[in-house]
Amino acid sequence: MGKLIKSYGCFLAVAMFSLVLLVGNSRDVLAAYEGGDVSNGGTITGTVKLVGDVPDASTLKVDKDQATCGHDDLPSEALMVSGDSSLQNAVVSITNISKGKKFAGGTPAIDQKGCVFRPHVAMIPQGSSIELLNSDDVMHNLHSWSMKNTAFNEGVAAHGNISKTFEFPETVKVTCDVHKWMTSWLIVQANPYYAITDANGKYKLEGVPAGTYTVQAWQESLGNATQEVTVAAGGEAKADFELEKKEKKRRERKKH
Ligand SMILES: [Cu+2]
Repeated sequence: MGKLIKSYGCFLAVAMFSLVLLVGNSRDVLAAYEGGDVSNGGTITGTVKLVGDVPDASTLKVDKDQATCGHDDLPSEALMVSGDSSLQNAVVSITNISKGKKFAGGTPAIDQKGCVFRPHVAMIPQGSSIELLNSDDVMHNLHSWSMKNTAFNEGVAAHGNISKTFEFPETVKVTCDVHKWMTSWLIVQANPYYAITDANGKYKLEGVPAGTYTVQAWQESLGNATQEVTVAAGGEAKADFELEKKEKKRRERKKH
């Protein structure tokens, strides 16, 4: 009898666990983005700025393959900030939209050219592929620091290329292990509402169905900030972001 109760208990535990898995999976299915026509969509615009002092521009030391990569230090792209604190290459996106305009676009390719990744920040629609090119006369490497997507670490011959598909939304750092100064960021997006800020820190998200959304601004050296933004049908909502260096936050906490 005791054995029977134990088996029944086991069965119940397995059944409950399966139910949890099933509910979890159906939630994932529901969360998948649905693209279509958006009539009278609104726009979200704004600027992303750095809070605090604008640091001096930093450079990267080129100490290998100098016939191809050059002899000069390269400007670091880890924090591209203009005189009025505007941040270039910040990624602004809606994080909680399940239905809206068709999902198209993205960065078709990133290139390793002159021993620099171009562009430095690339966007990839979830489930799509990107070409990873090498336009140089030297061998490069592609090392993805991904957690959700399959990580890769492989060489790319001079003038060669590799194609990779990214199945899951994730911010993926990619480096070249041959030239340690080379870094790029692949932003795998779950929906088409994303933009990379220009040299004036400006961005624009278009064709947004009326509603209230969480909008996130992310920058590789500063992390992210979010805010709730309400867009009216055919309207233009403004959402400016300010990002702060984390080290500064820590120092401020110590003072109090
Ligand atoms: Cu390289």
